[in-house]
Amino acid sequence: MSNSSEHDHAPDTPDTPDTPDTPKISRREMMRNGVAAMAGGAVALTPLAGAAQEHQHAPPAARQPVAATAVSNAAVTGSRLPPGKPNRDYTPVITPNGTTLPFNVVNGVKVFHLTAGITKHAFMSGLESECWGYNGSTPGPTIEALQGDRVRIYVTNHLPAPTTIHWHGIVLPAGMDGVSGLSQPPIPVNATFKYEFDLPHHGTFMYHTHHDEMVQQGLGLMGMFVVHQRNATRRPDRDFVLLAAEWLVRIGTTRPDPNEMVEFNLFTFNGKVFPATEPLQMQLGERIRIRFGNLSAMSHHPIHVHGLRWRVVATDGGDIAPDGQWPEATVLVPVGTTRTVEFVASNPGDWAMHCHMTHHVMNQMGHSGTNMIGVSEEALNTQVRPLLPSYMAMGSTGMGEMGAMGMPIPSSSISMSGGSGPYGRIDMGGLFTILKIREKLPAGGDPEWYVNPPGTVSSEATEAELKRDGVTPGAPPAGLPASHKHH
Ligand SMILES: [Cu+2]
Repeated sequence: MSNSSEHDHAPDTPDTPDTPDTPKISRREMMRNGVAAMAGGAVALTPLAGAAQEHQHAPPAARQPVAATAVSNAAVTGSRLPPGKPNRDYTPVITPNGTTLPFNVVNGVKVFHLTAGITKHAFMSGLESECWGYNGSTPGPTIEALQGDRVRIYVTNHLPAPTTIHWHGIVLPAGMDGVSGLSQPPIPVNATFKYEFDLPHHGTFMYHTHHDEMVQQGLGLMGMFVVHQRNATRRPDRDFVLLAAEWLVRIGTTRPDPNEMVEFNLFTFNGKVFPATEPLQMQLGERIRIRFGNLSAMSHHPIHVHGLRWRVVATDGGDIAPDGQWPEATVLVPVGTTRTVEFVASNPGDWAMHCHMTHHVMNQMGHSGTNMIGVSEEALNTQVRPLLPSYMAMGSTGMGEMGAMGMPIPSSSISMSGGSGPYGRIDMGGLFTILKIREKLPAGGDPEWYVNPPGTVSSEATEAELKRDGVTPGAPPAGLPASHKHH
């Protein structure tokens, strides 16, 4: 099969997306299940965001004052909507390089437990750092629930400092919002606090520390919180979660420096830099959703996909109405937001998906080198070697091959970029991953590299082709190395 346009395979325009916010739960059903106050709370608490539709349908009597919501959110007993079950009620998300937080149901409430603590974290093999995380990882495990669920989340603090957790994007009672000093006292060292709230809206949310944020988020206290739509009329075949973050790990040091404001040198999806980022596998024709979050300290990330087009269908404020969804090949994910995209996996191949900020696809060593472009390495070597016998000038044609030079690397550092690909080295690091789209994925395990159909890989033009098309390369400029052999 040729890997021509998407028209050969499947329409790339998603069906009507999830309708915004208002659950497909009738008000009557809510009343019957004793959660009228919850529904009323959602109406009363969202006058600014997408409430018009809810107001249309809500009889005035159903609009509860905020106080009533607080009461309902404090109440644990009473019948409510049945807690959502993975696979039956929603298609669970895939968190590449990560996990989903398990839960128990106790009297109809989903109970989760997060433990904040110091964790040895590998940005990739060869670069371990002492970070702060939840349940032994940064980001922490993805929390997943169903719209209408009530959750109770215990947070144990095993950090050396007080902390809190804020539930980013979730509409909840003020006292559950996790802002240290404003909504609650900080969680003391070794204490366990309890957060409990309903989830009136579906969407892609996040959780992170809201105490000494610069330090604590800078060390890794963050995670994703996905709430699936109840009674969704359609579900994606695969639903991925990627949380971006940035770090400064100085070469030879064992901890990220959270005080840095500008010069970050590691950029991660779910805590990993390429080539440690797990490829996103998908089968031709499948409906794919990717939920991006960004809890970097300072950097926005324009995430670009190759060979495909997607629609931006939701933010952390809810779904975008179909008419407002942007077709894109790049989605900007600003700091402190989520952006959800959907597309049909319509084009087979191995496709790059990466941040388009070029410094964000470069690992530690690439950011602060001296500009050597155009310098004669040989002349420099001749001058410097009497003083430094092992000196080797490099970078005069760029940094593309430097990751592959096999030079000794200082401890607690990794090559600036590079993973091996089917055609050589992939000169990328940081926020870079690969979408592997196949007609049929192998059962279990990573598919091999994509085998491009014959005649569809770029290769050197022949003399005959150049002649046929009237293309004249011209004489090489003086000074270029004569290494390239014409055949
Ligand atoms: Cu970026």
